[in-house]
Amino acid sequence: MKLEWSDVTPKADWLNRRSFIAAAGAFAAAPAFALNGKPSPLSTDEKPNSFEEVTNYNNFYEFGTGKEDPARYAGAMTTDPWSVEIGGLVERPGSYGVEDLAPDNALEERIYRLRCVEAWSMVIPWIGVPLASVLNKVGVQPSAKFVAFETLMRPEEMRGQSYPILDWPYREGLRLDEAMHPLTILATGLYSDPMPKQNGAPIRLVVPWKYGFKSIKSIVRITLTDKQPFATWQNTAPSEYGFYANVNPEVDHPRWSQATERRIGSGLFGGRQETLKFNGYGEQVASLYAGMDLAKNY
Ligand SMILES: Nc1nc2c(c(=O)[nH]1)N[C@H]1C(S)=C(S)[C@@H](COP(=O)(O)O)O[C@H]1N2
Ligand SMILES: [Mo]
Repeated sequence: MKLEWSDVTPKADWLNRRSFIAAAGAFAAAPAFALNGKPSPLSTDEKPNSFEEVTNYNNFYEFGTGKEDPARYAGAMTTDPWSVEIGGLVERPGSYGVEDLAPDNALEERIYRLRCVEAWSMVIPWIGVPLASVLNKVGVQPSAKFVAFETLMRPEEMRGQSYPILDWPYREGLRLDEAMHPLTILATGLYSDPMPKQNGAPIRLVVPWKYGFKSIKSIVRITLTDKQPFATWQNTAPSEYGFYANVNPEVDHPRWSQATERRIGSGLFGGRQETLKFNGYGEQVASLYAGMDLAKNY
């Protein structure tokens, strides 16, 4: 019998996935250790996409623009050793290890919807820590208003970076209150695995009420600033992608509707589902944008 990831997840309790794998004895590529994230009331009870879907249908342009390119090519990226430079308007700037930022005993499971700006979506069981816990660790200076993030730049290992598809390195930013919001996490794993490389190993941002492109992968630098930071997609096509990029079915992309989305795995005849404002997290985050014109600040 040939086992597929989709046979064992998410139907199987993934906390038991490791022992299942051990019993099956067939997974040479199984990671050396499992991560356990404490369940969170912020998780959705929607059915997560399978591990196979989450790790084989990706956007990670550093490895190519095809959905299957990251799974094929991200293995070339060295993720150990890894450090994150945290600087700018912080009390304790420096070079931090992933374990310093997201220690095992602080890990939480966050099952979130992910809505790509291309109008497809998934449900992903991330493991990580609130970004706020990291920012509090380094100490945010009172003058800070934004947080800037940067992905690894290493064209020898990231084949897409040899092409001027984007202005590398990939960069993103959040307003400080968005960064401190309890839904915003730095993720270091998914299901019970350390973060797969195609999903942004070893540490990536997840902001579930914004289009997926805000959730920057493989972060090497975090900078607190008093000015709105450079953001890669906003810079690439400012009339199509804004700094805020909040999921909004009422504001269409100039080239396609954002009213509905295709849930990956729903099958050819699964149809489309309605896109929810703030990706369904409005109750928690709408107040961050009180008084703002969301059609202008898209
Ligand atoms: N560095 C980097 N981060 C990135 C991207 C990218 O191309 N490079 N793609 C973004 C987009 S468009 C989406 S939809 C999500 C996809 O995350 P996933 O592949 O883990 O589902 O990652 C985001 N983070
Ligand atoms: Mo995306």
